[in-house]
Amino acid sequence: MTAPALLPLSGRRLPPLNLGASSFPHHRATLRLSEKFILLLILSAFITLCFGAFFFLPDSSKHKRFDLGLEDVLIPHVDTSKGGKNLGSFLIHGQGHDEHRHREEEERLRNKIRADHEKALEEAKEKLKKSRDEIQAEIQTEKSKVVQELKKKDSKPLPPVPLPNLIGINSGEPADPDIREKRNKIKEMMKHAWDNYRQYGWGHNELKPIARKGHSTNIFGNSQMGATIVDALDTLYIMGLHDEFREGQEWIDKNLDFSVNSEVSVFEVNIRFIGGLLAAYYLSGQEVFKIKAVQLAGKLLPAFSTPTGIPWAMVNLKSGVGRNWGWASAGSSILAEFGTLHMEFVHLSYLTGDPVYYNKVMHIRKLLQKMDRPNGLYPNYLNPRTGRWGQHHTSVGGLGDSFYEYLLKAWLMSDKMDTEARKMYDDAIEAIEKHLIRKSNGGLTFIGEWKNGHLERKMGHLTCFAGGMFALGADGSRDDKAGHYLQLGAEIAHTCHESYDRTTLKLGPEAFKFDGGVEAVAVRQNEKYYILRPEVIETYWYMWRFTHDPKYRQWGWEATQAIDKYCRVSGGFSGVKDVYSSSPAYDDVQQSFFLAETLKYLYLLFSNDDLLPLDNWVFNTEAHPLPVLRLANTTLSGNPAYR
Ligand code: DMJ
Repeated sequence: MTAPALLPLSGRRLPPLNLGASSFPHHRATLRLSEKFILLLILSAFITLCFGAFFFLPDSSKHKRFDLGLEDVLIPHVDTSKGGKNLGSFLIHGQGHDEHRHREEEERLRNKIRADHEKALEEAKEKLKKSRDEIQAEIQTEKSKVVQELKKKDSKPLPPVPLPNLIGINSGEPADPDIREKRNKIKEMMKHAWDNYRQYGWGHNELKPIARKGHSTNIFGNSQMGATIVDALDTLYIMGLHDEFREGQEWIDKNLDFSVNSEVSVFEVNIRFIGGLLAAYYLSGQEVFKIKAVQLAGKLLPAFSTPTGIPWAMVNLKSGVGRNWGWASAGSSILAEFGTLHMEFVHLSYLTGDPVYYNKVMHIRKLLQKMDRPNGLYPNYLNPRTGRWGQHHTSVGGLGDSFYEYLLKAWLMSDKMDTEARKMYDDAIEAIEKHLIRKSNGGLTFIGEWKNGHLERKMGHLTCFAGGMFALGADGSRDDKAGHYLQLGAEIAHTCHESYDRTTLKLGPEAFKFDGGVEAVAVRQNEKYYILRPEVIETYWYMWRFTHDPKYRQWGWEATQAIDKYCRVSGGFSGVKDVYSSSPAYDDVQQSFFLAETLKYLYLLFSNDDLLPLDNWVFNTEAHPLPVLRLANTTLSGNPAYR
């Protein structure tokens, strides 16, 4: 096959297109690209010519203007009041000159057109002489220019807002050498997890520490958005791993792009990415994190376009099309998902001055307030089209958990001004205590699951976070039941510790029963795994902060040692499939929440309380600390988000 010879408009044949032997089209896509490019060039040359002709060929209107101009020049001092004769003679004199100048001008224009014509053809010829690689490089350069322009447009600075009081972001060093040593061990584990992700999974969402390659799950769609980087940033920061933090920041700055054709979980992206970016912004003050968080939030907004304003569980970041999980009852959205947006969205409105985020989450709250609740309980499923509950299934574990957490934290984050949230929390907890919380025969307090009027005596690892929540909500509780809730927190912590202690590995199973003589032990094989989850350690940490009972540090240290012994592999940390087996199989996943939460809570447990004090910081459900917004002392009351 030969390259096409080109016959340009001038009638001269251009030399054959020089693609070089190796760059000759071996497959159709390459050929099409080159051909299209050539055709494009010819077309552009032709258009240039036409434009030239159109603009430079003299037309009658131009003549007129030109004549008038000449008149002005030639008869500068004519006073029309002097009469037509004089004027006429001047005009007659001017006309001969005028025609001459006119011809000169036309000649000049023709020459110019010819020159432009030649120039355009020369340029086209030059382009066509280039190799395919050169042409592709030029296309690439043009593309990058466009991307840079778009980036510049997207990175417009946001309006400045006063930063809340950022206390305790660089402290916490314990005086006790034993505690310091333990804290250093946890930092070393973080470095092991990060370094291996850095080496084998960089840019992927998570790491497969045994296969030593990237990993992802359906919550991130088919995206490669570096979930581990974003989730880990604030942990790196508080541990003083600043080089690693900078590496992460650089990756985010250069690579984190949300215009991907990928269907992601709105909830997961919110708690891990937006929460992670906002925390990194507040801790480090680096604008890039705030800008990325706002860009990403914009991509989640289409998920709220449902008949009720209850968002879809998933949204395609590119098209904005949303839908729900196929497994959810009757096309429902999930309580723990649409109910776990409040903290991040309030911060987004605070930082941008744009009330859109705040309005979305307040709309959800208002809608929930209006609905009937069976036995005062919130079912886990709500249909976003009809606004009706799906199955009457209530849980403080999976599908329900962080909805309750965010009611309490909305109140705390508002400097306790958001009393509506506090009331909803108190009401919900009262119903939960009445219907879901029981004591086992062996005296262990557990939180069961409510399924269509029946209490399932099973508790999930996820549910163990509630111990910390009860303790956190003790202060400010209704009827001054602070002591009661602190005690409830302690009982849940104890039960969850038992679920760890009754295994071979001293790591907790995914779910455990309180039935037929079984207490805090998993029964089903598919509930015996431990996937590096944080909830039990999270509760130890809150209990430690509120009581300083040394048993919480002791329990935390037991968990640290078990994780290091049974989950550590040379390529990072992995979950295990059976905590009752002395030689368990690995699941080969290093979850991003291991770096965001598990290791952070452990580190905080062995730090002084002045590191991220709870009077100033509220942790989102992925352990990303966000500052309390003291409405009275900031411009928030004047901020559109709060109008
Ligand atoms: C985390 O992503 C969050 O804590 C979420 O709220 C529920 N569970 C995982 C970790 O187990």
